[in-house]
Amino acid sequence: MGRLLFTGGTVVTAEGSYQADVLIKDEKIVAVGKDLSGDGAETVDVSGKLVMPGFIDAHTHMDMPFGGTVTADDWATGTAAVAAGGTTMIIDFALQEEGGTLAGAVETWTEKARDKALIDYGFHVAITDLRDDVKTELPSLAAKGIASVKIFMAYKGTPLYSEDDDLFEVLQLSKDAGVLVLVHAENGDVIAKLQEQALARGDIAPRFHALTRPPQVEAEATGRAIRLAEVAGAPILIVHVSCAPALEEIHRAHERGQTVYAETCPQYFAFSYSDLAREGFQGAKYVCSPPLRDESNRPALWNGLKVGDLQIFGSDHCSFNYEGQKELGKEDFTLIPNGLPGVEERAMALWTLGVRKGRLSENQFVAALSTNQARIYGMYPKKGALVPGADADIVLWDPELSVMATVENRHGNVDYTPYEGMAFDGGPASVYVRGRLVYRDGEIMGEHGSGRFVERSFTATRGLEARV
Ligand code: DUC
Ligand code: ZN
Ligand code: ZN
Repeated sequence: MGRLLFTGGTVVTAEGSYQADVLIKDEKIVAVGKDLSGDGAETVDVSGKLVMPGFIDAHTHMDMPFGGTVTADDWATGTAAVAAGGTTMIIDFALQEEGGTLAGAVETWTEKARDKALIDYGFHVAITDLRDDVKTELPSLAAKGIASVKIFMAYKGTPLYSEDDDLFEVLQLSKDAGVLVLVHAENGDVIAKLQEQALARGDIAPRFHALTRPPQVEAEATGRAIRLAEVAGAPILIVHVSCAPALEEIHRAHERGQTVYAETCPQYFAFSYSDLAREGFQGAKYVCSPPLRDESNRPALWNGLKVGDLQIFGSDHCSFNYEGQKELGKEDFTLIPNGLPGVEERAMALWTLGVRKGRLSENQFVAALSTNQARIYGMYPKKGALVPGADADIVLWDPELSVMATVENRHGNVDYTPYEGMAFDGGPASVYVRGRLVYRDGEIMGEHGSGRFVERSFTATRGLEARV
């Protein structure tokens, strides 16, 4: 692959921004500094660009069966959208099948990714069937480089749903095994009851998706999961925090000194309940869980990102076509498959709505999209850092780029984009994975199948988990 020297750019890391050249040899960064001599390296003039560590999205659902159908993006189209968004590594959810093992989930997902992934990847295993043999198996995940599992407190009546005793035992087992537990925190029992009552009243439209999953239902489950982790003495990560009351639970845990990591997602900043209430059945395009909230939640979420109660920003990319998939719920909102595409828009949305509006610094942007993800999920500094020895995963970010999102210029395989007509100011110009160009100026350059599995190992990183 040889040597590449990026000159004239501004290096932007989680710690700070400075003028420096970056030298790559084969797959690694070998030097970062002023006036580097490339020794015959190919020179790339990146004046005017911000040189950032490749973004990491630890929350994607590619080729996943869910809600009676399968997500629209597989690992080929999904990772094309990933690369076009400036992201060089994802961690996807491998679902344990009913009656299946955790190793089986990993094997199935390894096959899905093989020959298709354009970027590097890891897996979390979503535990859906905690039998005794699965309890015995759980600790073996760490040795496979799978340092995280997920439990769903929502989706009662489906195989995903877990009761508290299973969540608690997974926390205990994972703590001893060096595995981090991720939780989808919404009270599944209360949602099921509210849904049943709504349907009995004839309330079938998409907006009832949100009205049957109010913020308190998320806050209650968030607080409960955090307290169970406290009893187990285990760290925990709350995914897709959508509202102020749930964030308050996290904040309180941090004030107690508990190790609680937390993620939020672009859809909670770009959209709101009013999108779910769009005319006709259009609101189905905005059905995800937790649901879109009232805009009054946003100042708290921005503050959470700023002060570190929320450390990471993931997409929860879970794409379904409007035609034939979202339409499954035309007569009953509970049958609309839950999820939005967003892996391509994640960084541009955070830049446009956060950095350009003065709510976050460019360094906080890199922390939430890359460095904190690598630290928390156990692949730092191989990933998430621009330092000698790190993988040469690099985004050349153009702060002046203007992009208008429309379904025609998206790189995934979905028949709509919730971001239709939205203008982004700033975006990725070029994206490199281990020194290979995978995306440039709107075009995918990489090779499907060139992405590699990344082994991770988890150790709770004190100081990152909480605002101090
Ligand atoms: N929420 C979604 O919107 N989709 C996939 C799973 C989830 O928890
Ligand atoms: Zn979830
Ligand atoms: Zn998800």
